[in-house]
Amino acid sequence: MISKSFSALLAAITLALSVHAQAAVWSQCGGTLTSFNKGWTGETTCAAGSVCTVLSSSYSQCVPGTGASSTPSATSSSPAPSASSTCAPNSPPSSAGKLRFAGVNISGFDFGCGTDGTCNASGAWPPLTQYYGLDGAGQMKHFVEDDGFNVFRLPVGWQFLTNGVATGDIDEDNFTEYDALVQACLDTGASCIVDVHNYARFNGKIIGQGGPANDAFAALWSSIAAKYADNDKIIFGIMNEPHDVPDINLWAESVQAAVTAIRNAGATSQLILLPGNNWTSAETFVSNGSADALNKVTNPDGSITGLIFDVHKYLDFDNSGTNAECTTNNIDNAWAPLAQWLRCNGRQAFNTETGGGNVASCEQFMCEQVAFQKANSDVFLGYVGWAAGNFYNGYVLSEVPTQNADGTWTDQPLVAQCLAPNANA
Ligand SMILES: *[C@@H]1O[C@H](CO)[C@@H](O)[C@H](O)[C@H]1NC(C)=O
Ligand SMILES: *[C@@H]1O[C@H](CO)[C@@H](O)[C@H](O)[C@H]1NC(C)=O
Ligand SMILES: *[C@@H]1O[C@H](CO)[C@@H](O)[C@H](O)[C@H]1NC(C)=O
Ligand SMILES: *[C@@H]1O[C@H](CO)[C@@H](O)[C@H](O)[C@H]1NC(C)=O
Ligand SMILES: CC(=O)N[C@H]1CO[C@H](CO)[C@@H](O)[C@@H]1O
Repeated sequence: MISKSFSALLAAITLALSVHAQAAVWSQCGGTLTSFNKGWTGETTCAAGSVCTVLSSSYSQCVPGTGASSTPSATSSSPAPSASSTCAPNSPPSSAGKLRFAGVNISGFDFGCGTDGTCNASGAWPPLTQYYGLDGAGQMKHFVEDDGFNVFRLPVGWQFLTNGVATGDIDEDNFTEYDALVQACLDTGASCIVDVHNYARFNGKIIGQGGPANDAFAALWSSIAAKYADNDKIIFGIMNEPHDVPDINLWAESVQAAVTAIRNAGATSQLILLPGNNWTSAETFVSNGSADALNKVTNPDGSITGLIFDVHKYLDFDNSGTNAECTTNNIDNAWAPLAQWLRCNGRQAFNTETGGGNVASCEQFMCEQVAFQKANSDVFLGYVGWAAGNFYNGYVLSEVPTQNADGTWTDQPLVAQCLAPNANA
């Protein structure tokens, strides 16, 4: 990536120092000659109230505070914050800096699922070679061993699991195929998110609001949870991207029904991801009312242990995840205000879908987003990139690695530059 000559870099540094420019809060700032930020030639100092903080060997960012000890630690993730009654501007504790999870979506079983909650029977395509798909198992092994990822999200349609009926009656033949992907994920040692990819719907109708009753949805989750109750690497993703749900409080009741069912099926300790409205937008999670509604969901014992908010955010201009170019790092509009709310309310969120094209704008903005999430690891568990699995070569957000003749793998540029935990190691 670095094409400039050393003398050009030196000239740039000299220039930057001589004009004393200051970078805004949350933007990238300069490194030193010995660990130079990916050829960074911009500001080397930060605006008042923030400090240029080394977030990796090749990336620094202006983080609010005095910077006393905000360098990332290489140890385990920080404990959840405790709730406070006021919501004054806040900043991450010094223990923040390392995300608990980084991963990739392994798509295929969700193919054929539309945003109206229909899932065409013929659409599902297992991303496994034994079922004539791509080598999702090999991809995951590579992502763990070569890149340092430790979580995969495995989308599947409700219809696939039950062979078309809106109940909790699992079709064992279909489940065997899906479980093969889950087991391939578990075999890597990673955590595995079981993601029901139905947009809060079944065949066009909203769960608990005209569609399947909450009891039916709870029965589905009871069946799934029973299969994985004794495996603490399983994470239950209750629902992919609810949208246009008319009553967010009724939706919270549907989510509560699923949580209760999962816990009562014996999966008492695993993480459960709670999805809000508006495509689980991180940006409108608080303003659209999802935060307050889902904040009331509890475990059967009244605790909130393991209940994590599920949020998505893409980096293109319309947050759709369909454009190659990225236009934002989402920090000012989404991640900073969300971190504030989470810290104030003693909660945590997991960004289970994010992505961009394999282009320079995304490499810049995605690296900034990941760095911000790392710096706020007390409230953000991590991120999962969209997507690898069965996507075709050339898919705009492809994170599908290519396998070389010698068996090694080559990552897509965005994975190699920003998403892989080892990217900056
Ligand atoms: C399902 O299949 C029908 C017929 O092939 C098609 O018109 C429709 O677009 C498909 N829906 C999805 C979500 O793929
Ligand atoms: C269940 O699996 C069978 C066998 O692969 C498949 O034909 C069927 O389409 C699946 N059902 C759904 C609803 O996807
Ligand atoms: C949904 O979220 C997007 C940004 O993620 C925002 O632009 C839009 O206004 C939101 N819609 C609603 C209804 O909140
Ligand atoms: C949230 O978004 C929905 C549309 O998805 C909208 O109808 C509703 O008014 C919004 N609620 C709030 C509190 O903004
Ligand atoms: C942003 C993005 O790629 N979204 C995809 C989510 O997954 C469905 C299939 O499950 C695709 O149709 C979407 O394009």
